[in-house]
Amino acid sequence: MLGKSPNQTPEAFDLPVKSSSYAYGAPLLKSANHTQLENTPMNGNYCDVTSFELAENTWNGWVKGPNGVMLEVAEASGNHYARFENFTGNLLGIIIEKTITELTAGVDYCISIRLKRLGQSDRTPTLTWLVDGAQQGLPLPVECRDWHVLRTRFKASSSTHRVMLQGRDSIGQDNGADFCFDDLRIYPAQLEEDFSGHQQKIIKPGEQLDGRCMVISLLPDAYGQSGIQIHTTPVDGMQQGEGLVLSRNVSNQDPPQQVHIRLKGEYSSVQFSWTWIHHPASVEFLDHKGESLGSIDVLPAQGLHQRLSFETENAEDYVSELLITCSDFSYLDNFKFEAK
Ligand SMILES: [Ca+2]
Ligand SMILES: [Ca+2]
Repeated sequence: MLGKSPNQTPEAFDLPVKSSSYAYGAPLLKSANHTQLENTPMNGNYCDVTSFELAENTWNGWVKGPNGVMLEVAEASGNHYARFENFTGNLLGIIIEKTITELTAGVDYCISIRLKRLGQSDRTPTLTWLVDGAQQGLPLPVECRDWHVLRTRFKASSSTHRVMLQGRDSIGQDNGADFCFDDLRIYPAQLEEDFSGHQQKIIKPGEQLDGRCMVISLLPDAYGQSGIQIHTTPVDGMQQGEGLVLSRNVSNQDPPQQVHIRLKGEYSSVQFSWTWIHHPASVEFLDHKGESLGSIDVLPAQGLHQRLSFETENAEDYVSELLITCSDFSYLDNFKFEAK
């Protein structure tokens, strides 16, 4: 029934609030890579993310190769990452590898790694991704000494593939082409999430929800409740079944609620539906450094239910986080992501 506010639907599920199992570390914005993203369970939209934050599963199934035996986990400003201990010698082989078993044949997957160059060698660390021994894309030189992301992609031909990261030294005379890395991601290049059959869970400030392809968080100083629940009044083509609830059960929340959404993949195009909009709201799109790529103001005058679409202006920019600001009991649903 269009025009009916979720504020008027007390039959919306009232779920028990559970504490998150996550260690809640540094604030998410500007340090969004510091919290572990767990892996998506098998659902056809498998995302595999390794951020070295979970003490009990630091390597997330990645195995050190012959050229990675000196790898260790280091920490800086609350963030954990992988680096070579006392790096000497050269990069000449497999650094890390992992067998992925939950892929979907025919689906294009992105592989990305966040990294930075170290040391003073004039040799350039150059990385190549191998899938079942076959090189994927061009070799990737690690030129920049600031954290950045290098990407490639492959098409799965079965559910299981062996993924390997190979290192080489390029031109130069001396030893050592050192680098460190973090946030290994393998995720579908195109992904749709309507939360169908998704675990329902409500979160309070300081808690987060590990979704299939996103982690939804309320910072400790946020207001109200968010989470995933069913709204009993579907909006044709925009919202049905389980959805991401904002400012749960509160209309005109003051001050507004801020919901942080961290994507398990990184995308150049993001679309979603926002339903039951009665008060001005906004969404900001952020890159892996937590820096803004743009924002959309969402105004009630433009419709009670709206379909929002965002594309990065520059081909090298990818959205990895969304910051939602809203003051109304409303829903997000039918997300569509694409890495171009
Ligand atoms: Ca990390
Ligand atoms: Ca839904």
